[in-house]
Amino acid sequence: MEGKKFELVSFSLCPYVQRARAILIEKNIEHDIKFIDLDSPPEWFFDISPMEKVPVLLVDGKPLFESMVICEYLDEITEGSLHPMDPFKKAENRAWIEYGNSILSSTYDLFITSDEKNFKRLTATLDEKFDTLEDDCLKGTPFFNGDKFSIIDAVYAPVFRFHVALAKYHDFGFFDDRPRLSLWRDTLLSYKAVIKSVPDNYADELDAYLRKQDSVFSSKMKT
Ligand SMILES: N[C@@H](CCC(=O)N[C@@H](CS)C(=O)NCC(=O)O)C(=O)O
Repeated sequence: MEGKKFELVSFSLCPYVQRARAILIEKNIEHDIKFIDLDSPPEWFFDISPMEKVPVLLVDGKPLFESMVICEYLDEITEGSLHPMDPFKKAENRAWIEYGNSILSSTYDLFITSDEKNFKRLTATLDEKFDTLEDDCLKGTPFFNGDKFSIIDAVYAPVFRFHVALAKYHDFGFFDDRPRLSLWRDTLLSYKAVIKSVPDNYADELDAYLRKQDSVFSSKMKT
C-alpha cells in the first residue's frame, strides 16, 4: 500500500460509506474524501460506479465499488486483520454482516414509508431482528468479537447511529430490555473511528433529510 493514493467518493449520510471510512481511519490509511450530491451526481460518477452507488474507493485513480469489497481490500493491504482469523468465525461474521444489511434496508424503509400499515410492519420486523441479535448472536462483550473492533462493528455502527437519531422523535423501544444490544451500541458510538466516520454536521444533515421526507416518521418529527 506504500505510496498509493486513496480517495473515497461519498454521500454525507450514507451508512455504507461510513463503514469504509471507519476502516480507513481504524487502519490509519491516509485518504481524501469527495462528497457528491446523490440527487444530481456529476457525470464522472457514472463512469466509476457501475451500480451508480456510493461508496467508490479510488486507488491511484482506479475505482473499486461495493462497501464490503472496499473494507476487506483495505483490511488486506494493511497490517493485522479486522476479521477473525478462524475461517468459520470469519464466515459467521460475514453472515451477520448480511443480516446488518437487511436491518439497514428495513431502517431506510421505516423512515421513508408514507403508509401507516407498512410503518407498523417495518417496526415489528426491526423489533424481531434486534431480538434475534440480542438472543441468538451477541455474547455480552463490548464489540461483536470480544474486546477488539472488527469489520462487523464498522457495519453495525451506522445502524445504531440511525436508531439513536430516530429514537429522539419516536419511542420504538428497540433497545429496551436488550442489555447486550445496548452495550454494543454504546461501545460503537463512542469509538473513535466510528465518531470520525461522519462529517461534523452529520446530525443536523440527517435531521434535515428526515424532515423533508413525506413519511409517517417525518410527521412524528413535527408533533
Ligand atoms: N451494496 C452497496 C449499497 C450502497 C448504497 O446503497 N448506497 C446508496 C447511498 S447510502 C446509494 O448510493 N444510492 C444511490 C442510488 O441508489 O441511486 C454497498 O454496500 O456499497
